[in-house]
Amino acid sequence: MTAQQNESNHAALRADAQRVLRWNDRRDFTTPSPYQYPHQWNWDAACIALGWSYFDVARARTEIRALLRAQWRSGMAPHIIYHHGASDYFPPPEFWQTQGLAHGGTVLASGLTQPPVLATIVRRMHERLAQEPEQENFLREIFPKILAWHRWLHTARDADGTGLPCLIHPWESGTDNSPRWLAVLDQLTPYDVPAYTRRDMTHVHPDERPRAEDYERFVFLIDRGRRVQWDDARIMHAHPFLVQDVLFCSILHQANQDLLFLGNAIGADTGEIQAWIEKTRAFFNARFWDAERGLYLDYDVRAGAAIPVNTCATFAPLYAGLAASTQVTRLMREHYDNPNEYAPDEKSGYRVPSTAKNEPDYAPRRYWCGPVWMMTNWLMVRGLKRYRLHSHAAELLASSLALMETRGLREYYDPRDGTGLGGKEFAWTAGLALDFIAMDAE
Ligand code: 2M8
Repeated sequence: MTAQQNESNHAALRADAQRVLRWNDRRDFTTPSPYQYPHQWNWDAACIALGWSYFDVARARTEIRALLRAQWRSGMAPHIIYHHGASDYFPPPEFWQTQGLAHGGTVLASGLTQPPVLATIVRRMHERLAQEPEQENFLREIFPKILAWHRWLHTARDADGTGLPCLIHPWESGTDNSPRWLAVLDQLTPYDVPAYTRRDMTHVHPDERPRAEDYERFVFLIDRGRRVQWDDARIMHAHPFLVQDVLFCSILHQANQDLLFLGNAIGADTGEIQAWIEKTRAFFNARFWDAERGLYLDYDVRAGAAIPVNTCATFAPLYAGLAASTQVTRLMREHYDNPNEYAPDEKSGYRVPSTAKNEPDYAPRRYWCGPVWMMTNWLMVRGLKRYRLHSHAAELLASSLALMETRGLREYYDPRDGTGLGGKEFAWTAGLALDFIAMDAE
């Protein structure tokens, strides 16, 4: 492709991404997609703010303020925020029973959190906006809130003194029905599950959504949380699902590094952040690295065992700078470049499938069981660059841009032929598209 063609494709994608963000704009927040997800989601909001920051900085800040307005007194930053009340989305706000909790918040929200990518996004914005008159005040306003969220993750969700936070629901990982969680969910026998009606298949084909048995367990786990009024200590003590996630912990570790940078930029006390960074460095590899298979595996805290499922989360430590060069060599040679797992082959042309292609639960159209997601590709590009794997980074950046330019701004894509799947006019895909374009020019 000529440089001119490349530029004109980027220009069209940029215009489309701005259109999609505007289409999802509800003034004080942005929906992930107009029909499927009509509220604000935590890690979507961060990526969406990054997108807005390329053409409307004030709107980007509004997005972040809306997200943090829902923060709980405990420090928890909820994963779904119902700024405008109920819709046809299940679960509706009242289902969570989070209103009126002493440690809760004042905005209708879920009782779960999501991957804390916000500090990283804010730093990425700050790199361009440091000279902007409003920027320092904005940083001073949000820094203590993000700090409180990270503190809550490292303390209230610490089960074993490692400071590696535990997740209490697959939704907290953002990779809801990833086969790595299905292995754990299969061990649960739901009981006393409240009556509910799924709404997530109205706009998207059932084959592209979680299975009924998984969804029942999602609801069961919500019910377990609300029965103990979302009390952190009681949840840590007895909740049936408790896992440590390679992807989540990597995102948090990178976010701590970025929060440290932001704290220094405003002269804040950052000793606590430094301690979290050191602690994660001390425990991460011992907890997650499987030396035999040469990959990172998530950990089932309740069972006290690694979860032996190979998903793209295994590459997240590159993004966070947590992998040693010998580990990176194995990850790349044995997995990323292995056509049976993640590399393209004659049947599957696109990177990076969310689950290794040779996993029994790999399903190329089903949500987090196989499709390519721009969020994980974005993390991967940054990880590959960090380890100076420049040709791999350039290839993934180009193939991600090509998917969005030719198949539209979809929720996820079939790794076999690139077909766009799930929700349409997808806002975090749009937000990240604008950053992919910027990365292409760096
Ligand atoms: C998906 O999750 C929600 C529940 O939180 C759902 O399936 O209803 C996930 O892909 C999650 O990562 C994402 O933040 C959310 C909104 O895009 O949708």
